[in-house]
Amino acid sequence: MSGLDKNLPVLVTGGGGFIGGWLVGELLRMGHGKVRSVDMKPQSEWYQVHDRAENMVLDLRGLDACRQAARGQAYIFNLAADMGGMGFIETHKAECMLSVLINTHMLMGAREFGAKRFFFSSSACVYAADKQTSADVTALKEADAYPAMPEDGYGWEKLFSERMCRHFREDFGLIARMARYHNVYGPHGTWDGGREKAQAAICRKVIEAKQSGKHEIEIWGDGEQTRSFMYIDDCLKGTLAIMESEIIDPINLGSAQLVSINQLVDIVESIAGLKLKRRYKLDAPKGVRGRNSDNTLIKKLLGWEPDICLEVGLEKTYRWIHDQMVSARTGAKAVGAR
Ligand code: GKE
Repeated sequence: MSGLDKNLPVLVTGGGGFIGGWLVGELLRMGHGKVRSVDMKPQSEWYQVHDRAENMVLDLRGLDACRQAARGQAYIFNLAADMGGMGFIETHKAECMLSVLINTHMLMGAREFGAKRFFFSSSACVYAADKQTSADVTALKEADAYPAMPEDGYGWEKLFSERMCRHFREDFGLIARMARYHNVYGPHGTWDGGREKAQAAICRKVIEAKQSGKHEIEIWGDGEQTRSFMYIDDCLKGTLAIMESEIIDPINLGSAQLVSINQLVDIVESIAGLKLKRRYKLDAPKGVRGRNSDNTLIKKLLGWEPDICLEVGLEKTYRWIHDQMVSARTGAKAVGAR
């Protein structure tokens, strides 16, 4: 595993977002001296702004913007995407697919400017739906993406872009690395506004119930659907390890701790110190019935797997969201994502 040369420039697209904002900070903390962070959002809406980075606002759906972002960069972490939780990707399929413009143009820019390595953040949403029909799901192995039947819209774009990375490697020699992220969460993640994922949504709803005194919570689906959720620190560690590795095919990057949404709510209620009446919204966006990460390959190739348990990660996430909600309510500047 060759470490990245800290003297060479590194680009993070989506640097104004959740994972990208953390990755820029981590690269700076590791001693990378030339970190470029690019996002299409105005900097005032960035989840984290790192003054030691070169921060740029560019709409990376355009080729010229991607060329400008990629110019002179040795390493490119391409995390930029129009995405969110099930409440967003189920109702914005065309917009999610337009991320293919970002991925296509970023690959073209990486090739044109001779990037040494390129990382693409793929997703567990590439996995075939017919392997995710049971809450008692068999953990998904990398081969389970084929025969292809990914999540409509968002999943198809991620799978297509994986294959583009592969062909830019085969045809043009670009060293591309791909991780399939399994539902990443943590402080500075989106927690309100419609793009939030389940963990942040449940934290927000529990806090709202506690603050309002109305001790009930709305849960999408019947609560028996299952997922695994990966804490941001594991995501960063795995992303950097995969970028530095010689792993040429897409690889799972996710927790193997399977929980039902009802169990997720149990954990958050325990953190908050209360029990709520549960109302189930059966017509809400539900996604697949069950999904978990099979970590056989990452353990074999990297000798590691994500291991921060949900109870630990949720405690930190809950506290952070609580602080954001208090700040928002008292009018103090809420730092971080909405
Ligand atoms: N977002 C949300 N909000 N989900 C809820 C809620 C709620 O208030 N209550 C229950 N759920 C349920 C959803 O119905 C779904 O069954 C499960 O939690 C997980 O929803 P999610 O976190 O929004 O998204 P998914 O895991 O289904 O899909 C996500 O997977 C990621 C990769 O693992 C995608 O939306 C992408 O964020 C990403 O590809």
